[in-house]
Amino acid sequence: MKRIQTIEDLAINGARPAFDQPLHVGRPNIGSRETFLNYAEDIFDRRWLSNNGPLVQEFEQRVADYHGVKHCVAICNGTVALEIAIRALGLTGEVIVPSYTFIATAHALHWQAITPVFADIDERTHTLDPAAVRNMITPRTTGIIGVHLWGNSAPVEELQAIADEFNLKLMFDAAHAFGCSYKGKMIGSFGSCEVFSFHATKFFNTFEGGAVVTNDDELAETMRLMRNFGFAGFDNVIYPGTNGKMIEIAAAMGLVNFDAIDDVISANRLNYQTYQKELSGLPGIRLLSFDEAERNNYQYVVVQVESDCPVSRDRIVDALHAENVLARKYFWPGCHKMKPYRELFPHAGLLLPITQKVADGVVVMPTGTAMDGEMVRAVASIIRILVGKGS
Ligand code: T4K
Repeated sequence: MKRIQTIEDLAINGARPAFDQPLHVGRPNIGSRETFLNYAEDIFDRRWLSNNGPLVQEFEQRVADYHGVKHCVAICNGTVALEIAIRALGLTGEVIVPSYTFIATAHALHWQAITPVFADIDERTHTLDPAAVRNMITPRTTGIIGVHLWGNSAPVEELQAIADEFNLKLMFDAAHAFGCSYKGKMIGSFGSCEVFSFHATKFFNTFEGGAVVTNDDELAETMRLMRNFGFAGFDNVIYPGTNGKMIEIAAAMGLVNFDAIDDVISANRLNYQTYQKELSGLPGIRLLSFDEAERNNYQYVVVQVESDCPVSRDRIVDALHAENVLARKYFWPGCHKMKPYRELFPHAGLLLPITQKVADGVVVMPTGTAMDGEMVRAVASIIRILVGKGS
């Protein structure tokens, strides 16, 4: 790792990169290898690899207990979990979602032949703005999907009030919010159901994986049926289901990672605080904050480059990439500007001013257990030099 002290030290000015190896956003957090390998041996000994195996059942119980919710239905990934939840809830027609989210939120609706209607967000939290949601309701609207982006809770009470008033279903994409709380209550039991992603890059991973959590017995039962082709016992299919099953080796990874949760949160929190300290006072550079009264996983360190920053967001990203720091412009340019939805709603941007502003300004920084304080300070120094404040 090379120290960056002056503008001449930057790789965009011809110097050697600060890091020899790329620093990634979303480097997987991995618990005890030894425990994982023991689980793998057990799986081989049992010869039970998939289809609601014992580790999947144990994993589901742990996820449900951890989030204080009655049911966890483990699924092969977060996107299929969203699709299953959307279908099990009987959503049709139009469903209101933020555009400022990972594309899977919109795709999961599109794949169920439902039109995602994009509503604007709150600049402070990057989650749905209830007033904007209200404006997008039409006679075809059947539901709302709030996204707890970056682990920040969506405005659950306001969205529930709107859903109740207009007789809409409400669910949450909680892909980023494993281990997070809202008003002291763990994410997982808001709305009709909530969906986690356990993708490799997430705070908590099962290689690939996801889950729907709910307190609704009937909904949980329907989703269990749906994820296994609609089988209700041998030779009896009662629903045109899909294959959304989680496999045993994925559940083993989840069980191992449960034991590492506290360590990962500590590492993430320390990195976040270091970024906060190192980037404080820079003109036009703002770190998205977390409510310290809540439980947070600090998985995403989100820098917002404002209009008074002397350097553009793209210039910062280019400079970081040149140093081998692969910071990301999540979730630029917004779902509404991606081809499938641009064609559907050519003028959506007119109703999404905050989404556009936020998407044009965000840089997500590398963090996680693969980073230490020294690395974070070196990354931050690149930004400080770029904006002309410091060494
Ligand atoms: N809803 C929301 C709000 C989501 O954010 C997501 C997923 C979903 C729903 C859907 O859940 P899943 O179906 O994925 O379970 C990544 C992830 O693929 C995606 O899961 C995640 N959101 C999204 C935020 O990030 P990309 O396109 O950025 O992935 P990629 O391949 O560029 O990887 C990101 C970085 O991580 C790279 O710098 C490389 C590094 N990486 C990646 C993997 C897979 C590693 O270091 N090791 C690895 O094993 O989407």
